[in-house]
Parts: sequence; structure tokens; C-alpha cells
Amino acid sequence: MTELTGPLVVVANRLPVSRGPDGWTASSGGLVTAMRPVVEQAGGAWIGWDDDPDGVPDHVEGLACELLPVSLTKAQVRGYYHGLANRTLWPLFHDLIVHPVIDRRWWRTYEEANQRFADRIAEVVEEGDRPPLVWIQDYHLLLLPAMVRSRLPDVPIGFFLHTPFPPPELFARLPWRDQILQGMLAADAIGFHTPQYRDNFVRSVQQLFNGIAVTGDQLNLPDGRRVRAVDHPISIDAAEFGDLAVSGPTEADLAELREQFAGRKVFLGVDRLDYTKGIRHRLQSIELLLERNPELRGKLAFVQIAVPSRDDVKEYRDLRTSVETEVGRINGRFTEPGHDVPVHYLYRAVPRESLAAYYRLADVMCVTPLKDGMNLVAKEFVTVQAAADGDGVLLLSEFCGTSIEFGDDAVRTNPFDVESQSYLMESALEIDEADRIERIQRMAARVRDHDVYRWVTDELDGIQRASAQP
Ligand code: ADQ
Repeated sequence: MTELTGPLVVVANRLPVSRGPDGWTASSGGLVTAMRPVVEQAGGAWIGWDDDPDGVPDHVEGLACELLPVSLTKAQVRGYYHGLANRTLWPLFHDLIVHPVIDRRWWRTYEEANQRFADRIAEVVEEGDRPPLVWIQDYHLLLLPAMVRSRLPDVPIGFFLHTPFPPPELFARLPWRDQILQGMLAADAIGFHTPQYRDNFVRSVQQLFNGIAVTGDQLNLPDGRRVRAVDHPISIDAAEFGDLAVSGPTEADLAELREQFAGRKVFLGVDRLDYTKGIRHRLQSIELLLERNPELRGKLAFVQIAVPSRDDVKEYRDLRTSVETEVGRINGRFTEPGHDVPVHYLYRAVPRESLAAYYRLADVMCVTPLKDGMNLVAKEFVTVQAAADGDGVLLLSEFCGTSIEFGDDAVRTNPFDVESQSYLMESALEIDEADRIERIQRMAARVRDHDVYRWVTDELDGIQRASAQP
């Protein structure tokens, strides 16, 4: 585990807590779990937008970290979050799957909101007795490293981007491209999921600014500062998912599912309902598969679990309508009276045990995003399958970070080619059992070796080393 010389201040758009029927609890995501031991040892705080009308508590049980909310006005939330972050940067960083909207008012609120986060960080540093390490997360806060650096020149600052970084010719379309790169370059270390995103970033910097020399992973800036740009693939808490896979509640849920889907091959999709995830293309491939193979009708079920996401953004509401239309059309086409439907569509988040039960049930897990920074669902699936000696097949898009790590152990698909994808779905059912088991075990071993604890350690060590260099 990383030994920090001072406390850790994590800064992200959201705080790592959620309010359920029993009050506030720590979020169950891998990032929070992995950071818990570091924060407990070093002390720390988490700064994030306070998006609850009644406010967020400053501590929750089981999370040894102070919660420091940043308040934003309604107009700031509209412009910064729903606007620039989710309708400009998100589509641009995902290779223009939908058109990014360019709106100068949103940009101004994005600057204002980033400034609000910077104010909060400055307060924390002024109140503390030791300088912290500031670790900033994701595309909502691209300007923040520079805002912090100008007020606190000596504080170690790290930035991690959870989305892809686009090729320079796409990034160059952004009117605020220079400000964004300058914002990021004020960090000591900038982390990306893959070497490709890192290289895209470095090439953008070289094309848009003069006088920056690159040696290895180091960028030497004209003012003498050095910045490290690194690739650190994020991951999951593999041990925890392994335990979850064979826990009592998972086994109980699985027994019910097995009964429900007896005699059928199960294809599964688990995603936030986002246009980057390739859900519509996946449904079209399933439709082609059923069209071509009448003998599979009644013998194949496709379960799509979609978590509601960003439903105050128009593109997401439109996506929901078109996915639901597609599901209805396929079921209308292939359901026989008195028999079950081929597509089971759940528009909700499911509890973790239930998610693990679906992962165990699946014969073919379809992780087919059009573009995805990493994709943790694929890592969760192989981990759960391997822990229960499963033999499921992973159908994995070429266009996600996970694909680089799993190579040919997954069946690799180009989701834009829906017809080929439907043939790959068919061929996934023909891989022999011993091969399927070996593939799952190899992919799970990779996740175990590169779990989320390793990601946190690599990131924090990298930031400390980069900030310590002369
Ligand atoms: P996301 O786009 O949210 O993350 P992903 O990495 O797949 O995508 O993580 C989704 C998480 O939500 C998984 O842990 C999954 O278990 C959970 N989840 C999905 N559907 C669910 C459901 N119906 N019910 C319950 N839980 C569900 C962004 C980037 C990714 C990057 C991560 C981390 O877009 O590319 O991998 O951040 O950096």
C-alpha cells in the first residue's frame, strides 16, 4: 500500500456516498473500496458536488474520510454538468457517437464550477497542518489542476481521466482546447486507462503548443516544469467480487434464475443506459441472430439490464425511447403465444448479489460498447465466472480499454458491424468447453494481478514521484 507523506484529498464530481432507505452509506464502487485503506492510514477528505437538496453528512459510517460538499447553483449544474460535461465533452471524448453541442454559456459555468472546487480545495489546505496530495478525477474537472496550481504551487497534484482521450484531430474541434490542455498540464502526473489515450493526449499537446519536448512518459514544458503522462488501467476489487460470486444470496438468486431460464442459452448485457454502450447495435445483432436461426427461437434469451442514467439530458431520453421500441419490436416478431419473450429488459439498477447471479447465469456476456474508457462490467463478469468455475464466453468490443488487457481470450467484436457481430454471437456458442474455461481463468488472473488496489497504488506512487522530481 502507498505510504503518503500527507493526507489525501480526492476531488470528483460526486461524493462517494448515496442515500438509501436506511440513510446515507458509502458507495459500493471499486474506487471507494480501494481508497479506503489509504485514506484510513493517511487521513483525508473527499470533495464533490453536493447534489442533494437536504445536504450531505460530513461523515458516513465505514468511510474514514471527511466529506466536503461543493454547492452549485441550478444554473451552474445545468451549464457545467448537464451541458458542457455531458453534452459537449462526453460525446467528443467518445469519438462523436452523437454530436457535441458547443455553447459558450456552458463553458463559462464550467469555469465557474471548477473555480468553486478550487476554492474548496484551498480552504482544506489552509485549515490543515500538512500539505495534502490532491487527486482530481475525470472530465468534469479538467481545468482544476491549473486553478489549484496557481494558488498552491507546491502541492502534489494528480489527475486521472476515466473516459478515453480522443485523437488530436477530434479534440482540436473544441473551441476551448488550449485552456483544457493547460488545465491538465498543471498536474504533476496525468493518468489514462490505456497507452492509446495517453498518446492521443501527448500528440494533442505537441500539435497545439510549441516547445514541449517528450522523453518517455515525461513532458518537459517551456517553463521548466515536468509532467508525467502515464497509463494506469483501472480495475475492480477482484477478491471481493470472487467472494460475492459464491455467497449465499448470490447462490439463492442464481437458483431462481436457472429455473426461470431452464433449457435456454442466456446472452446478457449490463450497462448504464448510455449511447456509448452499443445497446441498440447489440439488440440488432440479436434480432439478426434469431432471424437467421429459427431453431434458436425459444432456446435463446437475451437479458439486458440497463441502469437509468442522465435522464435529464435529451440524447439519453431519446436513447431510452429507441431501445424500448427495439425491444418491443424484437419481442413482437419472435414471441410465440403462451411462451416467454426472447428479450428481457430491466430498466433499473440491481443489487450486487443479483448482478453476480446474472453474471454466473450468462452463457455469453455481451460487452459491446461503441467506445468505452475501460469497462468494468467485463472485469466483473470474468471474475465472478472464474470464482465459480464457470465457462461463460465474453463477447468484447474492440473499442474499450478492457479489450487491450484481455486480447484474444475474449471474442472480439466490432459493434458497428451488427451483422458480423451476430455471427460472432453464434460462434460464441460453438467454442468448446475446455477452451471456454481456460479463457475465463486467464482473463480473471489478469484482473486479479491488476486489481483496483494496484491501480490506486500505481496512481498515488506516480503522483508522489512526479511531484518530488527536481
Ligand atoms: P461507466 O461508464 O459507468 O464508467 P463501467 O466501467 O462499466 O462504466 O462501470 C459501470 C459500473 O456500474 C459497474 O461496476 C457495474 O457493475 C455497475 N452497473 C452497471 N449496470 C448496473 C445495473 N443494472 N445494476 C447495478 N449495477 C450496475 C466510467 C467509464 C468507464 C470506466 C469507469 C471507471 O465510462 O469506461 O471503466 O468509469 O473508470
